[in-house]
Amino acid sequence: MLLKGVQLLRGGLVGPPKSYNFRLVCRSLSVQYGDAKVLTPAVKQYVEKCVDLCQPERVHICDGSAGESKLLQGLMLKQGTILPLPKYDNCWLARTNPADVARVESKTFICTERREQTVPVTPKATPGTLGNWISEADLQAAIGERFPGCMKGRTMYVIPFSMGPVGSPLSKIGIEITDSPYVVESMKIMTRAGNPVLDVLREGDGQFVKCLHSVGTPKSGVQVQSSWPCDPERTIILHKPADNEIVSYGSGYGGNSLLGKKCFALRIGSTIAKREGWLAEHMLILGITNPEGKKIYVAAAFPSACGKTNLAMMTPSLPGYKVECVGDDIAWMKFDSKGVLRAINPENGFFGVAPGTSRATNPIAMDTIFRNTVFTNVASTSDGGVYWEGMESAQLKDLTVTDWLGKLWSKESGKPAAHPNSRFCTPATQCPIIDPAWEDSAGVPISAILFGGRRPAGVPLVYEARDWTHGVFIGAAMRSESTAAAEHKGKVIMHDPFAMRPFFGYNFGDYLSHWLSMEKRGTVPKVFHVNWFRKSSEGKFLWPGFGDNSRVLDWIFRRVQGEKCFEDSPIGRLPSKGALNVSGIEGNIDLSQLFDLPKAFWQQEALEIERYFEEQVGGHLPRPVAEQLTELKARVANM
Ligand code: SAT
Ligand code: MN
Repeated sequence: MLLKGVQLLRGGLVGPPKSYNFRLVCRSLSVQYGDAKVLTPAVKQYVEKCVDLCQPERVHICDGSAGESKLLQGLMLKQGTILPLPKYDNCWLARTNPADVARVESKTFICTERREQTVPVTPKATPGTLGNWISEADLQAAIGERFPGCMKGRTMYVIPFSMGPVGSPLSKIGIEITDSPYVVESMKIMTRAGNPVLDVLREGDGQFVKCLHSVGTPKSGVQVQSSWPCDPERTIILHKPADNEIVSYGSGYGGNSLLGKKCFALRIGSTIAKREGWLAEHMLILGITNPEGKKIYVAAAFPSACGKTNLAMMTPSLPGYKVECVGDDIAWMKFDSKGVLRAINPENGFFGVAPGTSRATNPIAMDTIFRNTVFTNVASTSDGGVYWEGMESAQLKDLTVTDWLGKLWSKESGKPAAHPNSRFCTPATQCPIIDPAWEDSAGVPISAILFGGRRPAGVPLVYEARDWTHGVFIGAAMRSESTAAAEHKGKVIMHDPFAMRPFFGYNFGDYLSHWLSMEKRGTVPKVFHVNWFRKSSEGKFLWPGFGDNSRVLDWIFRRVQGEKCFEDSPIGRLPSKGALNVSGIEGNIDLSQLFDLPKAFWQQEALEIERYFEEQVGGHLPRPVAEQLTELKARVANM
């Protein structure tokens, strides 16, 4: 019986040490909070294995209760990890170690038997930019160098969580093990966490994704900043899709440590989705109701920090329109038995970029985030509030501001008060325009998919794909200016196919084939490309964005309804003359610049896409996508 348990675990990342003895571990496991009896045998085995490896002082099994949150907040206050924000109700500020402020894409790996199961293998892609592969042996070595004893003296928290509504057939369960109370509190906001998840696990098939996280201890054993323990030099984020397993070490920040988000819902999620015939995507989901009362749902993929949260919570400037929010970051989409593509938001909260969020840009977010919220790396004000770049500064009068590093701040310093990747972590239920169907276990029907990014030049405000295959090509060819969400420096235009470049769980070529195959599974939505960020020759934004993006959604809505309000162009369908409703818009909109298609730009763009496909995807590029590129090149040549 015991031996069988050991063998079952052998395939996993955290292999049992040779002298492993379940009974001994079971008895010595000192559960400080919660009841080990609520764990299923498989969860218990996983916990015991992690205890054996990480050697924590004690174990806390999270129940998800408010009382537990109070306890952890008290602990974090004592440790100096969070500060209270008395201006608001149950809000907290965390300041991280300045070396731990964003996702670290270069230290994120997927482990498969063969390299080409993870990344396209091409003669020219060294190194490739579509993810990092690690062998089983290197992964075991990486774990062996970091994890043994890494939780000594710390508490190990066990977080049962559901991605998606608890019990929905579209949802999946995870168990995150972490030594960070900040991660526990954030996971309790971002996912459905606690006892009800274990009930589902007990009654269902018992499957869960294993997520092990430690903030780590530097080799020297000395923490630079004990309020934010981390080990930036040895940070590593590992995924093993074959075992539905994630291991993350050294960082407490966002996607590196809240393992339900990018690691599970996207990287592992995309591999599960491939196996099961659905899509796990880096997309917001919104519902839009037109003045006639008709409603559609739209999913949109933009890279991190390109305005997904703002679009998902938009206040339309077009009269009679209403936008409601289902999710701001991740969509799981699956065809139902009638062939309708249905989406759920697997998350339970918003981990949104703070800078730039204001009453002018996103009043709905401002009405969401000042209760029950954990802010990270924003600035604080002497009246117990928060501040960041872009927030209305009138309220700063007579106040002093402390920057994200904890230093007194003034505008004159020329330095940002909040870190550019500072975030709010807030419950989705608090959003005043949360969609009534956002927790519908059947998901919401998706009528359109939008791709987009920050493109200062050449790319029009909106265009539509001719068909599904063309839409897949547009997703594959996406590029965007880099942002502060990851470690990239400077504003370079990067390829970011499907806004998934940092989040693919398997070979991008196979991902494209999977997308192409969706057409055979049901009624595929229309596909569009949008760009709110085009600039004039003087460097000014040509489009006001935010609420005025409802004008673009209006055109998309009408296209979904079959209105013939388009004209063909070499790159796709553009709104026909007068079809984009700009009536009542503030200021002069230069539509001819907004929709201009400079021949030289598009020739260069097509060459750039060709070079990218050749170097990065090589022989893994599905033929229909290659043909789309050939057609684009031919059309652009005749522009
Ligand atoms: O840090 S996160 O990965 O959660 C944010 C993002 O990049 O979208
Ligand atoms: Mn994101």
